[in-house]
Amino acid sequence: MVMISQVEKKPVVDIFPTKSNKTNFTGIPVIDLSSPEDAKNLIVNACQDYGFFKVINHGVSPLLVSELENEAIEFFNMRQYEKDQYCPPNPFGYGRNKIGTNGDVGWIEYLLLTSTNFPTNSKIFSSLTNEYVKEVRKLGCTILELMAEGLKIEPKNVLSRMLSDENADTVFRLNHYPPCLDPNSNHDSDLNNKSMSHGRTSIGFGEHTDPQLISIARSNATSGFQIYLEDGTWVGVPPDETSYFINVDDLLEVMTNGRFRSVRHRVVADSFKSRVSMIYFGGPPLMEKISPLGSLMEPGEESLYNEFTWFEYKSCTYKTRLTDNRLSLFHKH
Ligand code: GA4
Repeated sequence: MVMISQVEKKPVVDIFPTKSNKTNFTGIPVIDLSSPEDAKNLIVNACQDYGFFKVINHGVSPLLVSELENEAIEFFNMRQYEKDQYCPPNPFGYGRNKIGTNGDVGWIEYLLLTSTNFPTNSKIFSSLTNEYVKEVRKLGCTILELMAEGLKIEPKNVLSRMLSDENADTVFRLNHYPPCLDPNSNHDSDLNNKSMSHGRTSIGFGEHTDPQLISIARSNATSGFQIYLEDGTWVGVPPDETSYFINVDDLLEVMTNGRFRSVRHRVVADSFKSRVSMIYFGGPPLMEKISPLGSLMEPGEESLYNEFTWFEYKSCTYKTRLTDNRLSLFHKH
């Protein structure tokens, strides 16, 4: 297997200051899916406290994961002109350094795929992507069912049906964060220490929340993923190749009328090691109407949001900058 390991010496992104005051965060909830009775309550607590958790015993085949990761590495190892032949990401396809279409940049190259443009005619990502997305969607449905059970709302598939629907709006993302030497650093490979000692870090993917319902991420063993806690600090999430990391996204925050937090997160680039991640973004069908679930509302509780369709929210999302608070545009007051 060809490894992506070369250190690129000319970062093209700005070096942004960071305010991170905790090194690797050990408090991330770990949910064992082999114990569903415990899992359902732990998931609800994690979604309320962090909007983020890690799952183990998830049932996704490690072989499938490593095969897809190898294909991704092979793709990103191709020469630049070869990769550039894949359509530019407007918004889907191969992209490098630019994120979205409104001026956001990052130390990253990526493939963005939707169910309609998985490159099945190419040797690369042949049927693997589809197989992988199918498995991870199943995992997403299991998690959303446990969530509904933990929230004590009926029917059990009230959330998961939006992912299993044949018109579910799925996005799949393969990211490669090449190593990025920060000219201001002492080449300390621990990014959290680096940002603490220098107050500067190279941003791979700037801070944002994900607009969909749920995101399911897996990465290689390179650190860099950080989440924003309620107390205003950024914390590094220790990588774990064998587990999945789950984000609560904007739509779940709306549907729970703010009980669950859509987690703000970002990726900082490592000085020496490549980071490769694969993320499934689970969105509902475009015409799905989104509003707080009646069955969750306490008597007299007011809805914080006006009803909107996923299409409306998504269209608005693509007009915003990465860091914008898109949810606030749909707040009632
Ligand atoms: C964040 C979550 C997903 O990666 C994504 C991103 C999308 C893109 O990369 O094209 C967006 C971003 C994401 C939210 C705001 C807009 C759109 C980049 C951007 C600046 C694929 C998605 O669905 O929304």
